[in-house]
Amino acid sequence: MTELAALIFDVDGTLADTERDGHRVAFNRAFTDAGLDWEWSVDLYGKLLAVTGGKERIRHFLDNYHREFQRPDDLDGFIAGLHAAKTAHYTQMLGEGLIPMRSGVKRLLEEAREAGLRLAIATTTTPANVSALLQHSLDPDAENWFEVIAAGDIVPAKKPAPDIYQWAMEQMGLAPSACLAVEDSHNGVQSALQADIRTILVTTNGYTVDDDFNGAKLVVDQMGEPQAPFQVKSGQVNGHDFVDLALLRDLHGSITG
Ligand code: XBP
Ligand code: MG
Repeated sequence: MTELAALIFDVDGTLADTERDGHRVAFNRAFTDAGLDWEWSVDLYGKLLAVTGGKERIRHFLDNYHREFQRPDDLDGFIAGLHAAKTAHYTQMLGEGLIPMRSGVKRLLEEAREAGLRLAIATTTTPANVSALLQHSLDPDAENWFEVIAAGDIVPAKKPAPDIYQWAMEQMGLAPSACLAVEDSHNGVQSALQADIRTILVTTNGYTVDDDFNGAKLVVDQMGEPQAPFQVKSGQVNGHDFVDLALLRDLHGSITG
């Protein structure tokens, strides 16, 4: 049996509920700044989340929901400019402490650190967003809690492609069998599965609750806390009612043992 050596975390929707009241709002502010009358509603944004990555998402919007838009000659530059403005708005919102960590995340990270587990991040979001979220919503030193932060354009193919997980594991010199991935979405689970990670925990959120999580080992609505248990959507929890290291080791052992 391969021992569990590392936890690899997705960011958006997993560490924090960033999409509806964070990223979406920042995109809309960037559109307004640019004099565009685009408004991504809560419902529309749910559909746009099918595509990961902010620049990719703007292009997907133009291709599928706003075909009549008169595109500038330099569409790539135009999208990059909008996205840079969106990042500025988003990191400012994080700096104001507007987006907390999800239930149980800080407790689990602290427990994992104390136990000497290695920690990494594998996300499609921009590196500056990860830094700001960790610093302002977790701990001023939290970036140093993670041995590897794999984020954004560091690999060209974003989730559901496996590249970001493969990159993170390569940096750590670890095989997929020694890793456990924590995700919130179908695209994230696909990315981890295609990278050969077999122990995947999913914590769902409002946008992803109806996603197909086939292949995940355990699906719960949140990590939960001792006095605030999770609800199990699928998988075995052997009497646990919140996510802690013992449960994660159970999940991992039940696959590799
Ligand atoms: C979620 C995403 C991200 C953010 C936007 O990624 O799809 O693209 O919505 O981030 P994950 P950027 O769940 O893998 O963290 O605008 O910085 O691309
Ligand atoms: Mg996610």
